[in-house]
Amino acid sequence: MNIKQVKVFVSSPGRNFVTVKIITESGIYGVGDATLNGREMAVAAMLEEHIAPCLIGRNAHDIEDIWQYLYKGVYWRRGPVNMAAIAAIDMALWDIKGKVANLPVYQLLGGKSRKGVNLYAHASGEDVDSTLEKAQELVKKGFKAIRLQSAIPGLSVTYGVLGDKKDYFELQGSRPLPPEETWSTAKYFDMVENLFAKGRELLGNDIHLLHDVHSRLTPIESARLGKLLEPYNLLFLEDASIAENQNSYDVIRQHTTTPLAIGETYNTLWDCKNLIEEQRVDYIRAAATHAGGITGMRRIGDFANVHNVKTAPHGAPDLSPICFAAHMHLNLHAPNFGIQEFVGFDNAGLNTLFSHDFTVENGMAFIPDKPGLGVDFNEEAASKYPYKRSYLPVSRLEDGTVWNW
Ligand code: GCO
Ligand code: MG
Repeated sequence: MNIKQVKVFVSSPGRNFVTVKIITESGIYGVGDATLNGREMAVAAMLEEHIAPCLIGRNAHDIEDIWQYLYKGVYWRRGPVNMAAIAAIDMALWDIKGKVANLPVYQLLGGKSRKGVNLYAHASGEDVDSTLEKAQELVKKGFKAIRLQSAIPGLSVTYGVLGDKKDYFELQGSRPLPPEETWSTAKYFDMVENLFAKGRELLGNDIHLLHDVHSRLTPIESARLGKLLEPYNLLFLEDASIAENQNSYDVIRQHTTTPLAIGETYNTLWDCKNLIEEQRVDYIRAAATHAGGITGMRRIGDFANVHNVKTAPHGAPDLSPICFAAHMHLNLHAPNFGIQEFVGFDNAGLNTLFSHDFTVENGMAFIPDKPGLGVDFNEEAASKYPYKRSYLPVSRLEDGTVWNW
């Protein structure tokens, strides 16, 4: 089962995706997601120039050895570019192993721990009322857990609440450069309590509510927010503060029982070892694409399980259906799976590139029992959507200071 070719694609059906295809001498191939939002070409170069040549002729079955070879063997460990490249290789190799064994990847991990995967959907709006209207529509569709985000009155743009008004590229104009947003903690606090007070009243107690702060608060401000939101019983508060200094989460913990989640930018267990070990968070939100693939995620998930921390993988639109499939297999298996973020795949262009058959019913996702990951990638369709440079926005305080993200 030797590796014959490693192909790398950067395509843009609405937003950029980096996709890897590993082809073996037998003709069986596997696919992986290496998308790193705003830094796509760096990962593509890492794969094409530095990684692919080392893989030709290796046995595709040696997933762990290849992972260690790419992680330990190169001297430069960790880092988002490196780990996204390793992740895609790892996913593609699990896909191949599943196809050879004629089993879905979750079976190779140890089988199912549950019948389906609980999801949380996004309700985002230009104001509190339109956010809550969207939340009600999601409840009607059967979702049992909803993330509420609303624009902040008095600030020009709020991240992640553009709704249907503009698409990602329109926002960046014809000469893409990072858009800039303004942040004010004071203005945010005025909005957020209102959002959850009204939201809980309108949606009742049977719907789980969640919220993402995108790391805009300091630890003591997060502590205040956690306390403020306690009456509304959140499933979790995500990315309240940056945790480069992992001890800083103690400040939040000391003050509030609101459950905490973090991890969508993490690359390895080392980024969250301390947070998990000290039980400073309740959910770890790493993604297969950014944390070393299925192999990397399994390590984080198992370590989290020992410390009563659940998994809640990242599921933003910049993660391709290949990453979502990897999460489905991990989530079906992991004894400590909590919830999966889900924004849906209703972009027609994207669905011509990636064929998948995820189904969603009553707020739960299911996959059919296909060998491997169960997702395919159409090279020809991808060639119709060439790469377009784009950036994530930069956040500044009202006085112009660059702020956290
Ligand atoms: C989420 C995220 C996303 C990210 C985006 C960055 O929870 O879904 O915070 O909105 O910001 O994936 O690339
Ligand atoms: Mg987030």
